[in-house]
Amino acid sequence: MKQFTIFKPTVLSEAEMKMRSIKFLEQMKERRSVRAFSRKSLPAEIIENAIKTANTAPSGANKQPWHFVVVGDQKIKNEIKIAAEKEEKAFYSQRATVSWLEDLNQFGTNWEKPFLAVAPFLIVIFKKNYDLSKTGKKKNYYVNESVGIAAGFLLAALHNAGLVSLTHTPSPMAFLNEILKRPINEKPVLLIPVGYPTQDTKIPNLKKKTFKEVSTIF
Ligand code: IYR
Repeated sequence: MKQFTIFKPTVLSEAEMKMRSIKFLEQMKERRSVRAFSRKSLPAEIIENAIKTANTAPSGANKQPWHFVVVGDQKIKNEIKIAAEKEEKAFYSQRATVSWLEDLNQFGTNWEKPFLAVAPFLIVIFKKNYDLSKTGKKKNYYVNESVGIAAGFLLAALHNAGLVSLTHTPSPMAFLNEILKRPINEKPVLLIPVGYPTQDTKIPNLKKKTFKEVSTIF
């Protein structure tokens, strides 16, 4: 029999809960994806703590079907940049549909990804559809959902620490298995540069859907 323990959560007053919910909302509203990173370095411990936060995420049968690779090494960042730009060139010149390119117009993106070599750290999230053990493959459950939740925790933790990030998805991303020497049961999901924005970083004026538009209350 598995052991259970009594859950002792932190108890807050309703006033405190309201205050914290507003404060968190205001804080998260400030999060923006950026594509112009400064070279300024930062303590690796902050990245480590953010990954530890991501690792607290709920997951199917608590399998934690993820692996995080942190790249601070300049030579490896350069390699990733070259490989990603090769895929992005093909995306922008051949693979993307006209309507996809139209949707991307507002971000001013193109195949060039200098930030991959400039940001002090890249975090690559891999998903594991199955675990590999001595006895063979062991299937994981709700892998996309689990990794998506962990990625959300990671982005919130990085933002909370005062850093900026970008959820970058060059496609396909198999080159990351090769460069980062990851096993066959791991598939790259997100490539996340992390650091500080440059002084003159520009962000698009995006509009978020309203609460009413995105929710239904019964
Ligand atoms: N991966 C390309 C294209 C791209 C796709 C989506 I969906 C975005 O939200 C942004 C960009 C790129 O990074 O340029």
